This record gives sequence, C-alpha cells and structure tokens, in this order.
Amino acid sequence: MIKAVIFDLDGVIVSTDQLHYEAWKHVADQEDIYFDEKINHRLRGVSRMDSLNIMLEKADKTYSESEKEKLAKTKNDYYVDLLKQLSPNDMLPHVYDVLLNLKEQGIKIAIGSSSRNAKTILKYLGISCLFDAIADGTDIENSKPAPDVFLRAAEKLGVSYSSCAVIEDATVGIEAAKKAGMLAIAVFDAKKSEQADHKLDDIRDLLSIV
Ligand code: G16
Ligand code: MG
Repeated sequence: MIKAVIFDLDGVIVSTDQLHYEAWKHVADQEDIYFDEKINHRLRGVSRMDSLNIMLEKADKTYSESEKEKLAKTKNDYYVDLLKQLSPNDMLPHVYDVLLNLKEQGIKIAIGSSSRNAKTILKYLGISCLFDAIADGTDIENSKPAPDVFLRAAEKLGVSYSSCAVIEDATVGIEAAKKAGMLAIAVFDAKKSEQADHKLDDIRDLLSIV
C-alpha cells in the first residue's frame, strides 16, 4: 500500500528547463562552447556539477577544478536570478489539485529533487508548507540515477521505501526510484523508460494508482 508520494520538482511540478537552458547557454557563450537544446535535454535530473561536465564535452580546452567551480557559480547566479520570475501560475497543470487531493486522503507528500535551489523554487510557487518532507541536492552526495534523494525523502517522512511512489519526468529519475525499491511513475520524457511501473499522460491519473 502506498503511504507517500515523492515528487520530482523540475519537470513535474514546474518546468524550469528553459531557465536552466538560458543559464547554461549564458556560460557556454561566454566560454565559446557549442550548446543547444538537445544537450540541455541530457541535463534533466542531473546535478549541477555533472551537468557542467556534460556541457564541457564540447569545449576545446580542459578546465581545472577551480575553473569548473567558477563556471558552476556563474551558471547558478544567472539561474537564481531567472528564478525570481516564477510565481504560483507557473505550476504545471493540475499539480496543485493533485497535491491537495493526496493530502486529503492522508497520503504524505515529499519533494525528491537533485536541485540545490529546490526550497527557493517552492517558495516562489507558494507551496513550501504543503510538503511533509523535502529532500534535495543539499541532502545528498550522489544525484539521480543514484537512489539517494528518494531514500532520504522516505527517511525524512518516516515511511518505508516500499510504501513510497515516485513521480518523475526524467529517465534517470525512474532508474533512481527503482533502485530505491519504490513504485516508479513516469510523466513526459520519463515515459521512454522501460523501468517505469506506470506511464501517465495526465498527472490526475496518479489519484487512481495510489
Ligand atoms: C533538477 C534539474 C536538473 C538540474 C538539477 C540541479 O533536478 O532537472 O536539470 O541540473 O536539478 O539543479 P541546481 O543547479 O539548481 O542544483 P530535478 O531532480 O528537480 O528534476
Ligand atoms: Mg525532473
């Protein structure tokens, strides 16, 4: 029986893809590195430093660790500035109603995000107080496809791993959920994953699964 649902943030609750893209493109242009939407797509659910390493695959030179830290900071400063434009209107369709419905049923809800900016994003969306637990990039060493962030969310909730469902838009997120021994529910791009237990065209269908 499912007692908790762990939501991925970027791509499930809010679409920040375009903002990540603009911020990475800013750094890539500054360094004269080729970067496009297709490369950006590979960064979904991946941590900031892992994303940077993917972005640098097209670079002509090798970057030292301290240069990489600097580039990651430039990207994040730019991204955090872009996040200021977010408001409750940016929540993806029907997400808010689904969150409220789950809570009414007594099902716990949590965030399991690779982002170190998760709490800031939730604040701009005005939904921080809805969640029983938040596990994010600040809680973990290994990002998705490692299961760490979902295991951490379950621990914070006090719910056993096998009683948790995860909802994800990234294939690496589905892989992480299965490694954590959880029910893996895919939306958007994650529907490509062969490991997904359920594939949803509409997030409201989650209510008939849990
Ligand atoms: C998100 C995004 C990724 C991003 C990662 C780290 O993960 O999907 O593209 O690279 O967070 O973000 P930040 O640089 O803000 O720490 P998720 O797990 O919420 O989809
Ligand atoms: Mg995501």
